[in-house]
Amino acid sequence: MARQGTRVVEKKIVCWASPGCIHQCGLIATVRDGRLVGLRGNPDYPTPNRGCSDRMPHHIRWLYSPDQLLHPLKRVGERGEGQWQRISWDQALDEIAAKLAALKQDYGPETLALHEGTYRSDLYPLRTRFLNLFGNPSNIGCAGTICRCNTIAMNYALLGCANARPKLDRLKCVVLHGCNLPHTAPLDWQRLRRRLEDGETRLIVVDPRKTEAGRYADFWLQLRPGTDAALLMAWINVIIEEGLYDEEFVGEWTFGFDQLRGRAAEYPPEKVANITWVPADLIRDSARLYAVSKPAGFHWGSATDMLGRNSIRVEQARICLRALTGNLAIGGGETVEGPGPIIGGKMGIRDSMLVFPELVSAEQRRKQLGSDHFRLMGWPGYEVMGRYHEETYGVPFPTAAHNFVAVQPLIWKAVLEEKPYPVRAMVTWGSNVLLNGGDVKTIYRALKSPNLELHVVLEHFMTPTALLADYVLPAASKLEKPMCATHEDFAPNIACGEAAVEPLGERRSDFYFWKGLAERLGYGEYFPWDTEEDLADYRLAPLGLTFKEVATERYFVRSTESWTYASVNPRTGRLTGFATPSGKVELYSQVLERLGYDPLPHYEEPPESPVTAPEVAREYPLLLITGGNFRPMFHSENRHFGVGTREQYPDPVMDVHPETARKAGIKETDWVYVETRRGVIRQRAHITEEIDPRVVNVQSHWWFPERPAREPWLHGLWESNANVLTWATDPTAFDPVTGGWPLRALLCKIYKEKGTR
Ligand SMILES: Nc1nc2c(c(=O)[nH]1)N[C@H]1C(S)=C(S)[C@@H](COP(=O)(O)OP(=O)(O)OC[C@H]3O[C@@H](n4cnc5c(=O)[nH]c(N)nc54)[C@H](O)[C@@H]3O)O[C@H]1N2
Ligand SMILES: Nc1nc2c(c(=O)[nH]1)N[C@H]1C(S)=C(S)[C@@H](COP(=O)(O)OP(=O)(O)OC[C@H]3O[C@@H](n4cnc5c(=O)[nH]c(N)nc54)[C@H](O)[C@@H]3O)O[C@H]1N2
Ligand SMILES: [Mo]
Repeated sequence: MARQGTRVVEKKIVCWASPGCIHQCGLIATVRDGRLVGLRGNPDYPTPNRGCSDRMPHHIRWLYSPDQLLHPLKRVGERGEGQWQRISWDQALDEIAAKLAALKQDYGPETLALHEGTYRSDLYPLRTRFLNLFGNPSNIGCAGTICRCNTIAMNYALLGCANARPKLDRLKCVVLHGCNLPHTAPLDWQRLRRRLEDGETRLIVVDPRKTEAGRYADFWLQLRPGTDAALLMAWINVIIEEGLYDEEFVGEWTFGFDQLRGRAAEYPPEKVANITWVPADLIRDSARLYAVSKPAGFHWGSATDMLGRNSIRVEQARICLRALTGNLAIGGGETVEGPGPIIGGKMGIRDSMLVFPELVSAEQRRKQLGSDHFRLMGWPGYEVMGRYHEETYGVPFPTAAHNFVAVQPLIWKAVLEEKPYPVRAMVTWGSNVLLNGGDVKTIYRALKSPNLELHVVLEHFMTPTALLADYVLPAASKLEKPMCATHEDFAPNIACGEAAVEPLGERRSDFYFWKGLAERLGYGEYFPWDTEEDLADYRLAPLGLTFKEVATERYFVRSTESWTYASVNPRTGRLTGFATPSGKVELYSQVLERLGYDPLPHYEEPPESPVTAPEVAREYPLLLITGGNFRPMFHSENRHFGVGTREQYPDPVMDVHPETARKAGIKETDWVYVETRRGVIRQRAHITEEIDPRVVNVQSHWWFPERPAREPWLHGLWESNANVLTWATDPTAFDPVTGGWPLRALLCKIYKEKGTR
């Protein structure tokens, strides 16, 4: 029974990332006297969060961690000295706006760059609205270039939409391609495992490590890291040569089949076996299983997005496979949807309808860092693709999302070398970039450089990145703010959730940062919403709905009218088709051709491999893969003791095969040094047969909040951070289409720490 005077309320929230998971499930938060005391799955929500109740207590401990930032801080000592002065929000915003105005005056609006993490906010349209008004060419650096959004950009090019979605509940064959589903998308894994146990679906796993899913696989293709495009080209070869493709869909709805057939002929399985380490008969048999299982589909994984040079061709080959096998056809394994939500012929306000790309002049557009060489994910791509999107769907092409960004490592270069022009101001929000960005030493130099005159970090915790800021502003978390999103415009629906509690201390939603800056710089009239709920009401008004209604009763607004390539487009009266130059799925991509790239998928050797860099391989003979996200950690979050996650997993862990470990004198749990040409870190050994003897895997995103909050420790930035090892300084190693830098398939060596045990 409630104590006298106690007030208990329940809020309907969306569980979002902090701590520990990519799914966005519906939860009910119990709040007593303003304090979050309980969380449980919301049974009425489309994904009601079944089966991860183990994580709920972490959320509450995370929120009330004594390490949460509560007040705006201004640096008083040198960057990295850890000396701060508490200031008010007004003072912070006034000073930041004044400095930005002065830097814009001296160096032009392009002198500002942003850093953002993987989908960490529903407010990206507001920041792009701000950047458009400021005249900035969208100099946004983010993980999307090496995670998902590069594949999405390729889908816009070939399919004219964000992506095809696998129908896990119907598939007869699932391909987990560079994807560790049990850890990274556990709800999908629960559904898939049930179907595997019931014999309802077959499974192909393409991964240098076996992983838990690998144990259920009909085929585990243990390939050489970074050779995925070659493997898939051989699948295309087999499927075409053996006539296993869907003639009807290919004939009616694809463009460039003959050219693709010609290209695939260059990839017979025997040749590809030499490249990939996967035997030719396994390549053939797995290709057949994928092609004859109706329907079949891939589950997206991040591994092949972060291979550098040859990365995006993997997704191009996957899209070709989906189309060849008719899995994109209606009733196929992966569905293609146009934008939404549409109800009664009216559409909700998508992110792309909240921004003003037309305000950015042709001259400014050319300044977006990297878009001269890496053309798909910036203005050149927009200028080629945007028109098909608008003609087909009547909606602006997404320019507020992470499919539309600068090339992050070129931002560091612009700070350090002032080339092609100086970047003097930076806002980092939702990103601990010293942990997630490639090649930390370069990032560190840029963040310490006097060339960088202003660095603002919006954060929940004092991270290593925040330690190098001039202003650290305390951001309200997903538990302290409402949400309303079309998920970067990648989904055809709008999702809403309430805030569980009022922001702690002086924390504010990032909404008030962008609005506050806009007001101070003279764009206040374009930010007329007083609160995020007001903005959400505005987005839902065309559908006759309000935020309150959607957040507490409907959760998710879906289209009532379905929209596929084969339906009549209400705007034109013709078949909708695909939003591409030919109106079909482009096996031969005219978008890539117009951007100056090879229109067909192909394989290139990774930039640092035994083949491309044999002299490096002599000293660094092992192949390094990094990543290994695992529950309940989420990227660099949850590393603080007290949340309960670190207690479970106190140390970083690397995987090594018994044979390789024996040669190096390494035993289970030993601290092991892992070294590349760029640096050295240490993690504890896990010895396992489930990794190839020629490959080692290290976990990414490790830092140690318990280490001192100043130089030289910077909260343990250098000890075990995988990105000390990765390579992001040389644009020739990047993917030429997207600018993605290599975080996997690099060369390394390992040795045992001296003097331990
Ligand atoms: N070597 C290597 N590097 C990798 C990877 C790899 O596999 N190997 N993986 C890459 C991938 S796939 C990704 S997606 C990235 C992940 O990169 P990110 O998603 O950027 O992850 P974090 O480094 O944890 O940084 C996110 C920060 O945002 C803060 N935050 C969370 N929500 C909010 C919010 O609403 N507002 C504000 N202001 N702050 C917020 C958190 O406290 C945290 O410090 O890392 C990439 N880096
Ligand atoms: N708990 C938890 N869940 C998460 C996240 C998290 O941090 N924590 N992060 C979210 C985000 S942003 C992302 S991007 C996803 C990542 O989700 P996943 O893509 O599933 O994650 P990873 O574990 O980084 O990589 C998947 C697999 O790729 C394999 N691999 C490495 N190199 C190669 C290669 O060259 N080719 C192939 N075919 N496989 C290779 C690895 O062995 C690994 O098993 O997870 C999301 N979900
Ligand atoms: Mo990611």
